[in-house]
Amino acid sequence: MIPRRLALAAPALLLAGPVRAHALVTGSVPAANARLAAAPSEARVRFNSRVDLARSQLLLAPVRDGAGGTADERALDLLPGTPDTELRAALPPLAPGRWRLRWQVLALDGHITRGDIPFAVTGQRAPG
Ligand SMILES: [Cu+2]
Repeated sequence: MIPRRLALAAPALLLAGPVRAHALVTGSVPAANARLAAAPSEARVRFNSRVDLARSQLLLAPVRDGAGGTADERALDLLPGTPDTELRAALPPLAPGRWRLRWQVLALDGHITRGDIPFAVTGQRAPG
């Protein structure tokens, strides 16, 4: 006879299967390389897998020619209550120019992935 505890554990093991992958970006707002007339007020990065929000981060930095440093980079406060497949944060007012979101997440398989999402605020509204 199977002990009750084992019988209850089995469904959880089956559910663990699909989430055992590193987290890859499936979409973001702003989108990578977007050129935006108006500064976005929020950033969202969606992943193909659940991530550990407590060990994941979203950073913002202005992009300047010839400056590859991270001195101006700031960590954004992740908004609570988001699905754990998504990083979401309010953005400070962004001046026209080039910006970079940098994300780093810990997926449930224990692997850390990271990447950049560059975008630009043109400050010019589309004609019409
Ligand atoms: Cu992995």
